[in-house]
Amino acid sequence: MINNRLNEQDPEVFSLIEKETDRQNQNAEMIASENFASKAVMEAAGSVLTNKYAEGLPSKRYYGGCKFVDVIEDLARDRAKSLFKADWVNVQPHSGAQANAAVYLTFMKPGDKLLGFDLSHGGHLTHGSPVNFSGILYDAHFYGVEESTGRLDYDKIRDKAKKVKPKMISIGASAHPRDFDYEAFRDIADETGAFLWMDMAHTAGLIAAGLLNDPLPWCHVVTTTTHKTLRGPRGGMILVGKDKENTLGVVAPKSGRTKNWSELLDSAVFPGTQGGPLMHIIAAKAVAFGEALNPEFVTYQKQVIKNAKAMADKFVSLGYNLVSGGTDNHLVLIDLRNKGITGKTAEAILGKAEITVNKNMVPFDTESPFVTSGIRIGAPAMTTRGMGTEEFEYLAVLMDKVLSNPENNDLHVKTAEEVKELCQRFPLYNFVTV
Ligand code: DSN
Repeated sequence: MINNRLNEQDPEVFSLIEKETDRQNQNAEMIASENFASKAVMEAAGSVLTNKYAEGLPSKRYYGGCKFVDVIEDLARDRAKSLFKADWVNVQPHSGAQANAAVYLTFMKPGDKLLGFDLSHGGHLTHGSPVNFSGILYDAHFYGVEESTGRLDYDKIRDKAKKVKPKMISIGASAHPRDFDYEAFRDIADETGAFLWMDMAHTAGLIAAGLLNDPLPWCHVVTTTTHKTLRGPRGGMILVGKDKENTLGVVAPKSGRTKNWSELLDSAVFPGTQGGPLMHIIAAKAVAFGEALNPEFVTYQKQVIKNAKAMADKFVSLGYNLVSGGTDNHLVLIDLRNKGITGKTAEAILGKAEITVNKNMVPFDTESPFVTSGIRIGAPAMTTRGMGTEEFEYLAVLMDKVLSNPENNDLHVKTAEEVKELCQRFPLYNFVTV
């Protein structure tokens, strides 16, 4: 549709998009943070809404002409609130990192202490990494998993929190295959007087479907991206479970009323950390949240977990070491050290076989972040294409063949053909009604 015009005007960009479409269609996309948004989501994201400035919030804008985008943003907010049973949401963050920046601006002053999940144990860059604003502006301390189990020890986290006395504790991960005990974290936060923040970017879809523990009742604030398991457009969002109880004691100058967190978080998004919201993306978020409210979304998320577990079991039976021994969610993290291959090499040779994964640090890694000892493999994208446990087991077998023969280029090429054949049976974008 739009592509025809693009082809006439800019064949160079058009042809690169065509090539990327073919790449996505022909390879097994197993990066745990990726998914395939529906055509309806992409249509909204590619709409005329990209033309509109709407700084502010619905009915409180700094620009005229917002009568339709106001309704769209309200729809997105209402659908998100209903999906996550939240009292308040802000759907404007351009990304997960932007949502997190607004959380820091609300709850922390530069120099305040954060206790976050160590990036090298599965955490996230924006949870205090020294190369990120969160580690540059704030005094970051970390908790991590146990070497023997790959799991969190909540007593040890409590001890660490008592020692550090953080202003805020963050939960959430980009490479942790297990669920979190939010009640235990809230106990620790209450005992040490810290705010509790969950970044559910990876698992939001599974949480929305009720398949993992729900952070909303326990955490003071929750952030997410909208494009991973949630399967929406690329973007971010902030949620508060119980708005009314939450005040930071900040008094509004004119009314003398104590402001609650949601108001402060709104201001931290705009004007605090962003300018104009991306109304086309907010519309696409509304569409994605509408899809996620359908019962089929729960069926999909159940299949994501089944597929991840089937793949995990197959890898274990083939002699692979999985961090924590398996998975509760959408991903597996393989420690390749017993296979004599690095994450970097694994990513490269699997790529030759048309299987896309990313190299990933494993807890207590002995390699650098550019090399790593592990790979992270996720189920959301290929589950969206309709694959089930049989196909995920088959993909694990294909991956094993490649990883067991790192020098055998002929085998990599042959495997690529097998992957393409598999992908042809599950064509991309046959999966949703448009
Ligand atoms: N880059 C994302 C991921 O791959 O998990 C996290 O932001």
